[in-house]
Amino acid sequence: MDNRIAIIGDIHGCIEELRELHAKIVAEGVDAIYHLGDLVDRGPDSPAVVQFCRKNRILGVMGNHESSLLSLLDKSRSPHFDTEAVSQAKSERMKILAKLKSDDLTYLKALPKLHLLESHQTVLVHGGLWPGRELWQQDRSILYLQVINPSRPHEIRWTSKFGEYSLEQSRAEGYAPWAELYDGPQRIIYGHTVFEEPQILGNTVGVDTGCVFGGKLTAVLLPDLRFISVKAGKAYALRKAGYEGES
Ligand SMILES: [Mn+2]
Repeated sequence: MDNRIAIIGDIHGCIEELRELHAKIVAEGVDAIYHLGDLVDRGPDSPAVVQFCRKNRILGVMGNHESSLLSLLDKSRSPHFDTEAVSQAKSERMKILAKLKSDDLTYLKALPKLHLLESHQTVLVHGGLWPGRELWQQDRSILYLQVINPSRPHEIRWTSKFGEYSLEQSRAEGYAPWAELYDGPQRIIYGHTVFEEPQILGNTVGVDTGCVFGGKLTAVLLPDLRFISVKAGKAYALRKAGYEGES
């Protein structure tokens, strides 16, 4: 098994920052590099990020944005009424799809929803894991998981729909960030929830430091649990309260 591993947080089309971080990771002499999903959407060049990951043999897991992108290829899905924000996101995604080669699509479709690094007793997942469930019992909601209520196992609440559900209100109703509830044996490394700095809580490590929003792109190195990051060139997207503030 690979010993020294780097895992990169949400990239969201930030190709320049990815190139820079990748060079730093390579200089560390790692055996394998993984990403945590959400390669695409929001940032300057999503197709270039997918192609870079494929060509550099970066492995990874699926993010909710890859899942949404690939769902546009499923012609069997019946049309539904879209809000303006949803149809705008869709037209941006059609442009991304038009630039992807068939090898890129094969790469994206093959991304698993979680990955177990057995030699490190570590699980990679985009959103998070349901506490108290075995890995094989985790469903596709783990691509989106943020704030949960263990007594309502099929309901996920976005932290970022401020005004609709504030974190404080969610807590009062029995919800909490999944990482606060997780007490499983494996270390979980995840993205999707944006933190200013990498977030270690118990056996969980959040590494989405909001590059596309003007933060930084972070990788965690195993086994030493050391972080390296590069600053975003600028804020490529605005974090809006009330609209899909998840990453
Ligand atoms: Mn996400």
